[in-house]
Amino acid sequence: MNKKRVFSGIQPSGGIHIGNYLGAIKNWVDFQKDYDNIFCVVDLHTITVRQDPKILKEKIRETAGLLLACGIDVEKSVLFAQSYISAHSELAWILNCFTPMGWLEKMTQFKEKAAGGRERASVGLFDYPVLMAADILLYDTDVVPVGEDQVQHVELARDVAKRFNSLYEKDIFKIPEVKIKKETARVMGLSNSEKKMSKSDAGENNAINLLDTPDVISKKIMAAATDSENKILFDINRPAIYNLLVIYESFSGLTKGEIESKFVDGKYADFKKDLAELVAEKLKPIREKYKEISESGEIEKVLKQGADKARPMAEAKLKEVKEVIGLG
Ligand code: ATP
Ligand code: LTN
Repeated sequence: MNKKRVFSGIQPSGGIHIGNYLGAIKNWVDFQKDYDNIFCVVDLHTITVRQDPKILKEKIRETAGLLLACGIDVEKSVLFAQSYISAHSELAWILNCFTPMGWLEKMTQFKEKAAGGRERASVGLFDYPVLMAADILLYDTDVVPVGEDQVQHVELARDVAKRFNSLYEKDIFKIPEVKIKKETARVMGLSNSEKKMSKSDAGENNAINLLDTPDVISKKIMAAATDSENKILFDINRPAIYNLLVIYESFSGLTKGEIESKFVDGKYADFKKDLAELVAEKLKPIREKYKEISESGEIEKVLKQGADKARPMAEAKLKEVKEVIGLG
C-alpha cells in the first residue's frame, strides 16, 4: 500500500530553537516510519526579509545539518533546499495569478512581520503564503505537520488548491491536511510568555537554540520569567510557568501528574535547575551529532541528492498545471 505523503519546511533564518524542535521537527522524525516524507529548507521564504549572503549560505547548511542531527534520515526522507528546484518559484507565480489579494490581507503573520511598516515590507513577504502553497501542492502532499503559527498558511494552501481544481474542473492538486501536536504547537518565549519562541526575536534569552551549550541553557532558563506564586502546577492561566512545565513534560516524557508530584514542595529555582539539566541532557546528542555531520562535509551532497530526488516530482506536477492552463 502506498504511504501517505508528508511535506514540511523550515526557514534557515537563524538558530533552530526548542520551539521548532518540539513543535515541528520532533514530529517529523517520528512520522518517518509511517509516511513518505519530504522536508525542505525554505531559503526562498527567508529572503522575504533582508539577509547577509554569506550568513544565509551558512544557515542553509546549518539548518540541513541540524535536521539530520535531530534524526531526519535520508534513507527514509527526502531533504533538500527550496531554491535548488525552480519549479517552486514557477508554481508560486502561477498560483499568484489565482489568489485574491483579499485572502493574503487576512494573514496574521504578514501583519506581525510587517509591523515596521506595510508600505516598506517586500511584496515577497506579502506573497509568502502563496510560495508555501506551491511547496505543498507540488508534491501531492497529504499531511503538513507544523506549529500553530503556520496553520492559517496551510488553510490558505487548501483554499488555493480547491479554487484551482474547481476552475479547471479537474483534481490537479491534492487537498492537504494540517497536523499539529497540540501540547507543543506553540512553545512560548522564555522572557516573554505572551509571544511564541521565535528565531527572529531580538531578546537573547528568549529562545533556547539546539546548539546552545549547557551553560547557556542554564543561564537562559534561570533567567526565564515566572510569577510570584511559587507553585509548580500546570495552570494555563499562569503562562510563564506553564510554558516551562510543558517544555519539561515534552523532554522528560513524564505525565503532568508525575511532574507536579515531583516538585510539590519545590521552589521555582529548584525546578529551573532540574529543567536546565534535562534540556541540556536531551540536546547533548543532537549537538554531538551535528558536530560530526558538519565536519564530515556531507551536507552539500545530501542537499544535492535530495533535490535530484524531489525535482522530477515537482516538474511533473508543474507540467500538468501548465497544460491545464494552456501554457507552453
Ligand atoms: P521566525 O521566527 O523567523 O518566523 P520560526 O522560529 O517561526 O522563525 P520557522 O522556520 O518559521 O521558524 O518554523 C519552522 C517550524 O517550526 C514551523 O512548523 C513552525 O510552525 C514551527 N515553530 C516555530 N516556532 C514555534 C514555536 N514557538 N512553537 C512551536 N512550533 C514552532
Ligand atoms: N512558512 C513555514 C515554512 C514553510 C513550510 C512550507 C511549512 C515553507 N513552506 C510548506 C510547511 C509546508 C514556517 O515555518 N515559517
